Amino acid sequence: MTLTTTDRYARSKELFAAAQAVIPGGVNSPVRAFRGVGGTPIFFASGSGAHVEDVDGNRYIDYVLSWGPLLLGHAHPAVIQAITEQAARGTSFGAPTALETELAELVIKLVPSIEQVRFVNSGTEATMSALRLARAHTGREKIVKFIGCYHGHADMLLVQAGSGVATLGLPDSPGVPASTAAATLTVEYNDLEAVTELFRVHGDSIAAVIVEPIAANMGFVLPEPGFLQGLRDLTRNHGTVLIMDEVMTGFRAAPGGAQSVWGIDPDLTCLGKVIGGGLPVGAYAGKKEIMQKVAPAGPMYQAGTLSGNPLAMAAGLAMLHTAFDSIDGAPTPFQRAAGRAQTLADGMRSLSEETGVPLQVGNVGTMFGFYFLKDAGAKVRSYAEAKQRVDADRFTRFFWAMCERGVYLAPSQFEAGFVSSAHDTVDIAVTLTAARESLLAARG
Ligand code: KE4
Repeated sequence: MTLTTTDRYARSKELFAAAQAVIPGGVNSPVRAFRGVGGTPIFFASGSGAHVEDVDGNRYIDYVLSWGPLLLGHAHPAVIQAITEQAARGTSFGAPTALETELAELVIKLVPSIEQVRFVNSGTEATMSALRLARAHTGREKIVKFIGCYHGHADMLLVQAGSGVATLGLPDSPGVPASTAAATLTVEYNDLEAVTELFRVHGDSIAAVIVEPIAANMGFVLPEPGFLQGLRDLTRNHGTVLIMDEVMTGFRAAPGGAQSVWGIDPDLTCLGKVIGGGLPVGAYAGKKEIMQKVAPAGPMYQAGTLSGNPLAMAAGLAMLHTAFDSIDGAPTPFQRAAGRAQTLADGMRSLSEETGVPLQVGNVGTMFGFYFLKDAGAKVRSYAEAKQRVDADRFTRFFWAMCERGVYLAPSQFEAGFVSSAHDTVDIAVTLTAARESLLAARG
């Protein structure tokens, strides 16, 4: 008996109905609700390596990887062992441990622009704290963010944001005071002229510019040549703090983050995801002169009961050491994952030609993304262009066709994809076979 699509997700449907009774929208983070692709969100039961299994027993090759953290894939032995051993010694002390220093030292070694690190519990906390620090350091109030970029859900950043805000098509969020939003200036990504004009008018009152070095919360948009360096020059000339939000790109675009790919030296960097090995973590980090203003070294207050907790530190250390340490000169797991991402992206580019379905495919390190374009040859370099030029309906048909062929992608055209060191050549080949069939099915 062949299962119909509705049977395929019967248990997910049951669980979703139960969840909606007790959790707003049935999920604990909006993008998980599948509003971008319709249908019932898939509930997962387990993961191992590159694969996940949903509650109906369907297996998938996973390219969401918890939205980036799982650089080594699900339940990597080194990470599980680190968490298990630490848990047996205690999960949290509310006091310093050597693990926090060890992970901070490793982050500093990997990312040259960073001189000091403060650990927090999420990317949102990291960006929120970095902006408070920039305001404390400069004594200024205005901040600049880019339309379609997402930096977590702090009030001042829920202004023309990406990710779930873009997926749900929310103009912004109610509950954010107009006075707060007024201090957040927004401009299209890759529009250096517009940023230059902002600085001409507001330059000496701008505390910080916060930017995703790869705009991966509006899909996958690379910085145009000179864009990031232009931001560096403008902010340096006006005494403004440049914050690179590498919560997603950190240790995914390159071992030194996306900033190392484009050779940018930011004042502050926000991190998350990978550095917690799949456990709750975030960090803001950067130049010592600025970080020294953070309490108790300085007056800017920020705190957290579970900040730097031993489990996340142990998991992060295991993940980063495993990912970047080469054994006997063999490629590192990071390099393996980046190679697989390149093969996948090149395969998608070839399939776009072969099937005549226009795609804009991007990949850097272990991250990738693709847009279904309405017109061949169109370019997506900003959120405005993403909204105008992308065929979200065709993406939706592709998404579900891939699910049915055992490949799980981010359930939104405004998200990126991730590859782990557990994805092997067979996974990539199976994915591309499924993609060929799904592109043809999605042509409509
Ligand atoms: P968290 O608070 O979700 O840990 O991090 C917020 C954040 C900050 N900066 C960047 C560049 C981010 O990508 C994120 C979070 N990313 C989304 C996925 N696009 C998390 C998924 C979700 O919201 O459920």
